[in-house]
Amino acid sequence: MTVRLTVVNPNTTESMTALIEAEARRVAGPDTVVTARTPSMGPASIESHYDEALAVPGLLEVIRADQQADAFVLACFGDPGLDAAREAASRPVIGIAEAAMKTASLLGRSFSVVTTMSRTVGRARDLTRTYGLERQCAGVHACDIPVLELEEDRDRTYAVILAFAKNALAADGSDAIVLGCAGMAGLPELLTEQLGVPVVDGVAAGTLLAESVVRLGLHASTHGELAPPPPKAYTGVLQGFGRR
Ligand code: 5HY
Repeated sequence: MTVRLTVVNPNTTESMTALIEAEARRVAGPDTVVTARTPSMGPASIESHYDEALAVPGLLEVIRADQQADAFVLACFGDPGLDAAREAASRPVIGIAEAAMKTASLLGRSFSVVTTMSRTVGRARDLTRTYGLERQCAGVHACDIPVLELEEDRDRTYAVILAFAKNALAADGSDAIVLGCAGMAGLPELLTEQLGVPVVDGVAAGTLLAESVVRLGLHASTHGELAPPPPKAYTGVLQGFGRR
């Protein structure tokens, strides 16, 4: 059975989409076709509530235009517009923050998140509450490397994340690490080896979770809260979003 996954990078930086696609394809099964997409509109990176809010129309446009995918992966650690995407898709949509946190919660008593900018720590904390994992999230730590700098000097990025992860494990007494940005995809294996604890990247975890629910023959719930949105008039630049 062929599984078709669309991995959406909610920011508009193509090089980051390429990094995300490479990691998703690396972990996906042999019969899984992974396509990564970059929205036609939105922020170059998502590092604030403002960025996150304005990333949502672009990712919804990608999902609404895609009638091929069996499931979607939302490759941004803020899980921006996840519920709206689920309403629009009527197919499974996996957010990488939820995927990484829930996977880490299966592997240890508690986990620490190592994310990018300090100002996104609150958002990560909100998500632990949304996903019912606030008790298992022992801490959220920001390395303050801007999202788009993560791919510029990979060795420096790796060294900084390794140092922050070590400090987080010691400070929080946790026994697993969650990487708090899609731009950190591809780093877990070496980090796991060097830290001796599981290090979870949401792009990889999200891809395999999306693949799993499709292979299990499970469909997104389209009743109740996540039912398709009622058609209505939208105006201005969002005019096209009102039609089904
Ligand atoms: C991400 N921003 O995964 C988030 C990370 C963050 O553009 N892709 C982004 O800092 O919230």
